[in-house]
Amino acid sequence: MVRGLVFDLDGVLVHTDELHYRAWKALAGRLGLPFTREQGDRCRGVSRMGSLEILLEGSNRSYTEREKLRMAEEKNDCYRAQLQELTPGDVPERTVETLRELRRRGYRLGLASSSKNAGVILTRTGLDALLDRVVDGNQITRSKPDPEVFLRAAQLLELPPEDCAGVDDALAGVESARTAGMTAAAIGPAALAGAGDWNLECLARLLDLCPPLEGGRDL
Ligand code: B16
Repeated sequence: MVRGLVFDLDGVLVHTDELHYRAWKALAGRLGLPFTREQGDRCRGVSRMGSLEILLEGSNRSYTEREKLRMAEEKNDCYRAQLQELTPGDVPERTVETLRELRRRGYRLGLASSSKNAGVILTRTGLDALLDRVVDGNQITRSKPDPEVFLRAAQLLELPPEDCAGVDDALAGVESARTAGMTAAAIGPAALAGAGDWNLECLARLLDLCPPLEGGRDL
């Protein structure tokens, strides 16, 4: 029985996926390379350096590790500048209502993000107050699709992974949740691809799938 929900961040709770896309696109533009929406979608849930490799697919020259690190830093500076503009208004009201209602129903809520910038996003949007436990890119050694990030979140929530659903918009993330032993709940592009055990049209759909647990909790 599902008693915990573990959410991906970018593209699930807040649309920072679009900010990642714009920052990669800006870097690609400076390098004279194409960067398509399809490439942007493939970067979902993938680490920063893994995403850079997707961008460099369009290049016919090779780069040193030092050059690649510098490029990733340039993208991150651009991305972080955009994050400074985030406010609680960037989280859809329906998302906040859904998280509050799931808590009221007694579910433990966690975050499983590959991003090393998750902390600033959670603070600026106020999402940190709605989550019981957070695991982000600073606490893991292996990026999605490895299950490490979801396993660590279940551990912090003090629940067996089998009692959790992992909600992700990326194919890599859905695979990560499933390999961890969770119910894999896909949303966005991953749901359109039918990749999940649950394929959600929107986050609020969780309210139909997660009935109140005995005990609930007062907020
Ligand atoms: P950063 P998530 C992932 O976050 C993003 O989907 C992915 O596009 C990004 O490359 C990765 O975080 C690393 O992010 O550069 O901020 O450390 O979807 O797992 O919440």
